[in-house]
Formats: sequence, structure tokens, C-alpha cells
Amino acid sequence: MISQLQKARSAYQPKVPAAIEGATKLAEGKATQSVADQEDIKKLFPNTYGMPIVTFEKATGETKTEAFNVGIILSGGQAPGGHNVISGIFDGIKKLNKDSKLYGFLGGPSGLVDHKYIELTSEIVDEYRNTGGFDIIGSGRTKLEEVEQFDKGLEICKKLNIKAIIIIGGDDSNTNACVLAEYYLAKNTGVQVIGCPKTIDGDLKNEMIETSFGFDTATKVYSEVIGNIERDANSAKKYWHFIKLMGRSASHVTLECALQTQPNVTLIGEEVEAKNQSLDDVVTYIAEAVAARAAKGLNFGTVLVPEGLIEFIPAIKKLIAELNDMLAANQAEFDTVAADKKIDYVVSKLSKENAELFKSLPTTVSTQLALERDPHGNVQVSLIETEQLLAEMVAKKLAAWKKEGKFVGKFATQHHFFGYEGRCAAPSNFDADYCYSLGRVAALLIASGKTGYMSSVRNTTKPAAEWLAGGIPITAMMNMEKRNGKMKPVIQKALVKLDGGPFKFFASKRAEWAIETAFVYPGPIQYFGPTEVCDQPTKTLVLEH
Ligand code: FBP
Repeated sequence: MISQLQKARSAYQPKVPAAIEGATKLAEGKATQSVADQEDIKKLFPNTYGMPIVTFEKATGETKTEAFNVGIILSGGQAPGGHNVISGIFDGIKKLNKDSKLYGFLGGPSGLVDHKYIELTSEIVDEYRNTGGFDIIGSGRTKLEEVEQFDKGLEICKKLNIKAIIIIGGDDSNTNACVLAEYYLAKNTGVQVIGCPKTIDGDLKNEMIETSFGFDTATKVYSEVIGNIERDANSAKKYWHFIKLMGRSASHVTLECALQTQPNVTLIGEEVEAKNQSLDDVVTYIAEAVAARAAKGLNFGTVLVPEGLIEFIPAIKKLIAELNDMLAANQAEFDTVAADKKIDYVVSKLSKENAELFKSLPTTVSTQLALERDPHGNVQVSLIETEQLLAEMVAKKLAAWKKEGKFVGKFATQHHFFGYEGRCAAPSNFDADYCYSLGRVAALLIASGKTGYMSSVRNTTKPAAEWLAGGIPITAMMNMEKRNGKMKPVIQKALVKLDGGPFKFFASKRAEWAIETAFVYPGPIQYFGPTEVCDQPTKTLVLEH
């Protein structure tokens, strides 16, 4: 059974750039180079380095091709709109030739390696149009990096006569897409690889990729509930709410939600790092806002905490870097250490300074930092309860200040973590349109024989008809970074820019928001109604462009 909203929503026809509505022609721009470490990246990607940015323009007549088959992979965390990327690809390849076929690899990149797939027919695709989630084929976090995996993938492509693979993922997955594209091109396999920018975290973006899909919907869902909490806080007037928001590296989600809801305190990891702040500096900053509001009789408020905060605190960042190198160098030995001795083992291998810091952290935090990693080697920050940690530390500080007469109020807290609530929400009109367009563009990139490109839709603060469609070589987004103790070519992550429009606007307002109750209550995403309510892009996009 489906809900009434889902039923009504399934009839929504996503808007696409006018340039790709009918026949298209391809315009090639200038050669590109990587954002940094050009010589290294060029050496590692001799076949896919330096390709031009391409744009699709309106043409006359009809664009038709031979029938071709495409395989798709959903990679990493869910993001609203993934199903629309798939329906865009499906419609795109069928428009080019009705006999083209779409295969979905099941459960993420491992589906390609293990040859688990289904054919996506119109019956299946229609059921998922404009819905949230990745459940049409499932997702996974297997890292595609070994030649054996690439060769297994090639076997199934040959068997199913697949001309191209589309990887729908974040920065790590699109890095893998680029490595795969290079390998298949170097081996002259005839299999193309195209990427699509996905992640609610919003950290896969650059001049040509304006936003990753899912960020719009997820931040709207979180802002709705933050607004509800703010209204509750302002009604009951007795709690400070500490709200952690997903976004494991960058603080874009937190910043966007702050712009939408105007909370009292917002922490931005990138700023904490730039100011070289310690955990105590962060706690003091929050406690000062609490004390200032208490002095006005306001014993309530909201604090937004980005999930990745802990990794931005310079001392902790150094500790994590040493942990990464140490674990990479001693993995075999570490694996043989008994579970209850692992923490002692880690302490014994760290430098004195980092061992001290490591021991001073609450056990839940130190265990997470040392033991739990995802397949890409990332610390699983969503499992660290930073919001609770901060609330406890602020309470301790305020208790001390109370004795000194520096704090006169009451301090009672509630904590929340918003992440999974938004990752599978039904896509907003923006994400429904943007994702469907990304899918249609990916189909055109394949038909144009492109490989190692990311599907790109730009000019997104304008109405969809004016959006620009094209492809960006993935190598142009790369630089060299240390991963698991080794230098690797990776897509440069987009962090919050402290000199960028969104942060500057926030910084100009936050002193007022801290003391006053300036909350804004955005309410739920609207799918039907006036365009100024339903079609708004994020404040981040508007302030960036
Ligand atoms: P992606 O980068 O793969 O899009 O995932 C983003 C994210 O939602 C992060 O915000 C969060 O830290 C992580 O996924 C949690 O993933 P999981 O549920 O697999 O631990």
C-alpha cells in the first residue's frame, strides 16, 4: 500500500533544463586540469586527465542512437532523489532508443563485483518516481579499488552487453568511478563510467558542481524539526536543546539549518579549526551564550552541532591523523589483540601528547576514534554523541560559574541527533527536478561516448528551464590526500568556506541570534502550492551564487 501523498506525488513530472528537453548537441570547452597536484594526478590518470568540460545545447530534429545498455550503482549513504536520478537515466536512454536497457547492481558497488543485479523495467521504475530512499536496488559502502574487482565488473558488463556504468555517490565513490573509468579506458574495454554527485552532506561541490543532490531535502527536513523544537523551547521556556546534525566532515548541513532556523548557538567545525579552538574553548563559547540569556531571564535555547565537529578540533584532528597512520602500519598486529586490550594497545603506540589527550576523552569517544572505521577508513562520527558530551561539559562549567556568581539561571538540557530522519525523505521539488535532470544528462554523456565525467546541472538558483546541462571531468576535481597512511588521488572535499557568502551572512547575524529569541519556523516541505513555497533552493545555494 502507498500513502495518499505518494500516490499524488507519483504523477509529478520533474522539470528539466530546456536545453535537454528535445534534441541536443554537444559543445566542448577548454582542457581542464586538477585542482591541485597536477603532475601526480596526470601521471595516475594518463587517459582521462585534461579532458574538456562539455555542455549540451539545444539542437533541431531528434537525437537518436543505437540501443545501448547501462548499469547503475547507488553508493554510500542514502540521499533524497536517488530514485529520480534512476528514472532520469531510464527515460533518457529510452528516449535515445526504446530498446536500450537499464540494469541495477544490487546493494552498492559489491553488486557489480558479485554480479548481483536486476533489469529495471518501466513497471519497476514507475513505482519509485519522486520517492525517497535507495530501496529500488539498495546501496552499500564497498570500496571499488582493486584490479580484481574491476575485472569482475568487466565480466558482467560484457555478459549483459553494458556500454556504461553510472556510479551515484559521494566524493569517495566518484573518486572510485574515475579510477574505474581510467582502468577500463586504458584496457580498451569499451566500457564507460559516469558519476553523479550525491550526498546530503553537501561536501561534493565545486565551481561546476553547484550542489550534491539530497542536501536540499535533508536540510529542509532537519530545519522543519529544529523549528518545531525551537517553538517548543519558546513555549515551555525550560530547556536548552543540543541538536547534532549529520555531515561527517563538512558543516554545510548545520550552516544551512542555522540560516533557515536562526538558533542561539551554531558551531561550525571549519571555524573551530581555523581559530585553533580546544574543546574547552567550544564549551566556554556555548556557556557564555547560556549565561547571557539567563541574565535576561531566558533559560532556554537551541545549539546546533555538526556531526564532524570533533574531527575539526585541531588537537583531536592531530590525534586522529596519528591513529590512522599507526593503525595502518600495525593493522595485522592490532587485529590479533584481544578486544578488551585494544585501547591499551592504542595508548602504548601513540606519542606522549596524543596518548594523554586520548586518555582524557570519555571512553565512548576514545573507543569510537580508535576502533570503528568505515570501509574508506573514515571515523564514524555519527556514532559519537558529541551533543551529549557538550551538554554535560557546559553543565559542569555553568555549575562552576554559578559558585563564582557568573551564572544566575537554570540549565536543563535535551539532546537530539538528526540524520536518518532526512536521508530518505521524499525529494523536494528542487531535488526531484535536479536528480531527474542529472539522470537525463548522464544518459546523454554516455550517448556522446564520454567516460570519467560527472553529470553536471548548473545555474540552479534560476528556474529549471534555465539550468545548464553538461559533464565535468572527474580528474579536474582531484588532488592528493593521505588515506590509510598512503597518498591517494581523491576528489577534493568542499568544506564550509569562512570567506564564502553563507558563512559571512551567518557570522553577521549570530551575535543577535545568540541573545535574542530570533527563531524561524520553516514548517514542512511543501510539494503542492505556490512556487515561492515549493521551489525554493537552499539558502546556501542562494548566498553562494
Ligand atoms: P555519504 O557521504 O555516503 O553520502 O553519507 C553521508 C552520511 O549521511 C553522513 O552524514 C553520515 O556520517 C554517514 O552517512 C552515516 O552513514 P552510515 O549510516 O552508513 O554510518
